[in-house]
Amino acid sequence: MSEAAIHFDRPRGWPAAFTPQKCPHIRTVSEFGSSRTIARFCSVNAAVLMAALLASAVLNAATITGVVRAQGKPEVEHDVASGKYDSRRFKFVNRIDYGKLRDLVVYIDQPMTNNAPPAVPSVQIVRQKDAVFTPHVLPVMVGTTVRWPNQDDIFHNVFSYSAPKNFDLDLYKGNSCPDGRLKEVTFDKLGRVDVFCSIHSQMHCIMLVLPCPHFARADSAGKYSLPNVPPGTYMLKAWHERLPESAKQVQVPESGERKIDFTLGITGLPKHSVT
Ligand SMILES: [Cu+2]
Repeated sequence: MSEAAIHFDRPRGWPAAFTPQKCPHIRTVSEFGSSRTIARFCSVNAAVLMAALLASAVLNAATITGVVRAQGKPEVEHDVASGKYDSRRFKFVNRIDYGKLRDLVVYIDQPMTNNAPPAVPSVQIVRQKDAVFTPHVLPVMVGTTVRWPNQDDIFHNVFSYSAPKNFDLDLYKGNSCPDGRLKEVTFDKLGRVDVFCSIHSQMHCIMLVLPCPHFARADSAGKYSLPNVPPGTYMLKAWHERLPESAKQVQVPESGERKIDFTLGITGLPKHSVT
């Protein structure tokens, strides 16, 4: 039997010194008299290779970071400056403060198959307390199950008629049905799912069901960070529930940081004119 050559593809970023072909501890099939193609490593090399793999996993990833802001149309400020909002008629009209919008989300809009993804919980909680859903916006990876405990001593009814997931958990208090089944929903299709309570008009929350675990909520200053993104070219998107999404193609290097900022606003929509 001739010696079989064993071929390994060295992962990108894997130091050449750890390439198995160069390792003197590899044995080929003829040396072990086996009919199968095998490679054997001594325990030292196994440990070294494991360390190299771990190092490569860390090396072959970068962080996408930046700031995401929301911005209104500037013409409105003229109405404010001219005092129109001081009148009794408009005094109590709430205007959006774009600088204070919360629940801005940045995410990679494609499945990831080229590296170990960051761990994300497969079960998440949206609680109902004081007739409010918390959190108001929950980005989740597709396949995530969300539980909906009612922590009030009044009934709530969680339902959605959104296309990616329509459901009705019916009226309940506590966490589960009378037969013990948990009040939970698994989100198995991508997209935005608006969730309401059939009794209380202000109760509304949104599940943003995403294709991969690389997503982040911006902090109060608008900063976001997506760590451990493997190198590649991705479509990166910024999202807010009441603004058009913004998308940018981003090339992620093998290490370091890639800085991408977004400004969301009423832009990019088709102009509509009345004829
Ligand atoms: Cu309710």
